[in-house]
Amino acid sequence: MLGYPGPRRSILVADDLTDQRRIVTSVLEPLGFTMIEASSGPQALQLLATHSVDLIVMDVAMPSMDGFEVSKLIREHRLSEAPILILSANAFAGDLEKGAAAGCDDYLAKPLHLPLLLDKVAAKTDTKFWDQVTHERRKWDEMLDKQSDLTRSKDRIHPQAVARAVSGAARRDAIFVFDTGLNTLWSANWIRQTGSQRIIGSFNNAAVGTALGQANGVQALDRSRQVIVLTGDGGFNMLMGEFMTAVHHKLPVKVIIYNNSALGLITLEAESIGLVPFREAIEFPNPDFSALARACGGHGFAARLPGELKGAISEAFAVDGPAIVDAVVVANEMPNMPHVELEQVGHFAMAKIKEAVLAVTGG
Ligand SMILES: Cc1ncc(C[n+]2csc(CCOP(=O)(O)OP(=O)(O)O)c2C)c(N)n1
Ligand SMILES: [Mg+2]
Repeated sequence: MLGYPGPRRSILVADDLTDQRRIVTSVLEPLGFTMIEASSGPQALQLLATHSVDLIVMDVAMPSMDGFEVSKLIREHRLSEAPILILSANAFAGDLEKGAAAGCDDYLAKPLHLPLLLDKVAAKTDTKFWDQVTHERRKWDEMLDKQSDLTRSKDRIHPQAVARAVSGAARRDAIFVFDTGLNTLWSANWIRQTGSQRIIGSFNNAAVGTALGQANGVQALDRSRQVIVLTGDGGFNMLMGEFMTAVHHKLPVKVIIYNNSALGLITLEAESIGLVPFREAIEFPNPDFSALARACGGHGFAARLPGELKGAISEAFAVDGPAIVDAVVVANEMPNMPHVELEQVGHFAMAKIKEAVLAVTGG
């Protein structure tokens, strides 16, 4: 390694031995790195609170706090996400695992072999992959923001906006319970989960109608925690009696229904194998879910226009006790597919052609 392209990078070296720090600094500084030195664990923590660095080189044996403890605190308090390269004079077996458990990324034994140090530093400060992933992620997020923009349509609510609005209004430690269907995709892509929130659902079995029952169970275990169900109308209808359980046992679950008057995913499933969806079975009329909620002894709110969505959600979250938000959403919204095979595109096209022919022939 003779240097590196791009903006200057900073490296923090934490070691109680001045000579050891100097060796690392004297090798890396001439290569263009900005070196920051800490002579103890606490000093390293202090410096990271005010300096952003790209790599941390951390000695293990230091008097007041060892390198593993310092690393653990760095990760726990999110002081830095920079890779941590552990340096240890006692290369005990198990140190690698101990380092990984403390949030460290790599390990180098002392006495320092400088070419090895340079290899590690070069690998850990090469941000090409990170930059590319960050760029892709930004593009993905921009697409999601556009799709969930409440002003996208004047008089219709897109399901992505429902998930985003719930995400924005949920408590920082809320538990989301997802049902199965297209609604799983809206909830999963557009909810921005914090580290202290939880998402549960029937993800392996993919059983429709299970979310409210699960949510009741979760809420019964912890009545103080906000429990939010996100379900399709088909799934809610299958086991709507669970709402009576919530009322009966005073479980303050909040139920958000994506009301598209259809088993939405089934339409896509049929089209993805070239079949015309059997709409008589897939589409259905719904009860007025907010009136149903009140008839059961709970609270009900409805959102049919974009301007009504956030208000309905925040009112439902604010009331004491179980509540339903009936969010009437655009029925023919396409989810984002991570990979679409050419064959699948052909099947969709075939199904659409068949549907068009049937519409004309009335068959
Ligand atoms: C118990 C059960 N029945 C049927 C299915 C098949 N299935 C998967 S998704 C789905 C549609 C669910 O409709 P809805 O709850 O309205 O959600 P949407 O797709 O419209 O968002 C069905 C019937 C299933 N997975 N589990
Ligand atoms: Mg539905």
